[in-house]
Amino acid sequence: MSEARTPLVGIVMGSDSDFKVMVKAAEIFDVFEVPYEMLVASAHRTPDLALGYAEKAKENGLRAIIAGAGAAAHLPGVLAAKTTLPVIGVPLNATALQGTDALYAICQMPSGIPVATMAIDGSKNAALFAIQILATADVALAERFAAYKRDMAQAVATKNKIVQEKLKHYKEVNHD
Ligand code: RP5
Repeated sequence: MSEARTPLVGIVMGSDSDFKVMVKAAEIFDVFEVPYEMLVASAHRTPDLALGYAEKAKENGLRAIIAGAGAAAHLPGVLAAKTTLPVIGVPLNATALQGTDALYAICQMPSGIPVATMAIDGSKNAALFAIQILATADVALAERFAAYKRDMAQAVATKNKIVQEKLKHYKEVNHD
């Protein structure tokens, strides 16, 4: 369904090995019925493709870009350098440094070129953050996001009930 409408968000990743994490962003967009596109473009291996994509992103109808990369993760910053759209960076756990290399590379952007940096492998939050950006100009999407948060709160209430039951049982077994 998402592919049928003009994509509003681009999900870019440095390699096909990033797909298993970045697809979690796509899953969120499917739930919220936000059209997206996905592609591999490497800041190092295909710099012209990455720069060209960022340069055309706005006129192609995108409102935000999510960029996931591991290792010396320059992709989100390189995209941000070439577009005025908000760029959301996802540091990926792809090397012996377990994503801390990518985290530092993505969050330490020079003044003037911000990248909103998510947690290591935080592609789900990247999608939710993009939805929050889109929702500032889309009342129906804002309501879907509010409902999502209400559902989460309900799930926490259920977890609390379970913990209270477990505590009761623990006290009965251990102290009575
Ligand atoms: C980064 O290097 C990619 O984003 C990926 O996380 C990592 C490893 O890439 P491959 O060697 O698996 O292609 O540029």
